[in-house]
Amino acid sequence: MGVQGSKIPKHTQVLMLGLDGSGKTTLLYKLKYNDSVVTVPTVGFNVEPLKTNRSSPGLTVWDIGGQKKMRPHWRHHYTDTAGLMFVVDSWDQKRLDEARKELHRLMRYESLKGVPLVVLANKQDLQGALSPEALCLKLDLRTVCEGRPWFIQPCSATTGFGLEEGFRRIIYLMKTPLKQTQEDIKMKIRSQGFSLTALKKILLC
Ligand SMILES: Nc1nc2c(ncn2[C@@H]2O[C@H](COP(=O)(O)OP(=O)(O)OP(=O)(O)O)[C@@H](O)[C@H]2O)c(=O)[nH]1
Ligand SMILES: [Mg+2]
Repeated sequence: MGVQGSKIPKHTQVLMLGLDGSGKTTLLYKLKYNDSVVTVPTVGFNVEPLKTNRSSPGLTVWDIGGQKKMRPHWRHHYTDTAGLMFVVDSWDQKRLDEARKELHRLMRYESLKGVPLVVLANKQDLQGALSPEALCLKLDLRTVCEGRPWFIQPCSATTGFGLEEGFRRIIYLMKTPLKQTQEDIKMKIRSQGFSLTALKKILLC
């Protein structure tokens, strides 16, 4: 399902998922209160309304616990989800394969077909964090996201870097039909000149 390309309701549900410890709860409260909270692993979920500007819908963000025992519950939240945020710990390379498997499983869900996705490449403040380009390859995003609007946003829930951009991006993707986002990419390619580096940059943003 999804609301892509159609009129979107006043309050739109965005689901934030990812492995335990990836930083979902830290990120949500940093964004909402500009505060660094001390978190405990989420058992169940946190839900927060987020204000956006007038021309955009308000968002209701659901942050669901990412521990293994919590993951079977994710699917109970898929209906009515208009946008997905998948949070990845860009520093913890040992768990990337686990993150990739969970993301791919999510992408196969019928009720999430076509729903826009923003991958938040979190913990960019840590030395050795993987770049969004490297994560894009490791998570095999281009293949698994075929037919859905998607974007990978570098961010840090600790410093706040990239958080607003990530949420602005999910709003943009929810409001804009897939065909239009592809047209935007073509426009960018034309305006930046057609070089391999430019193309790589554009396709990743
Ligand atoms: N350095 C750094 N640490 C972060 C960042 N985001 C979160 N953390 C830390 O990562 C740990 C886990 O963060 P949480 O927000 O609880 O992770 P979560 O994804 O909500 O985990 P679950 O609730 O178990 O699914 C905490 O110690 C946070 O302080 C970040 O951007 N940079
Ligand atoms: Mg949490």
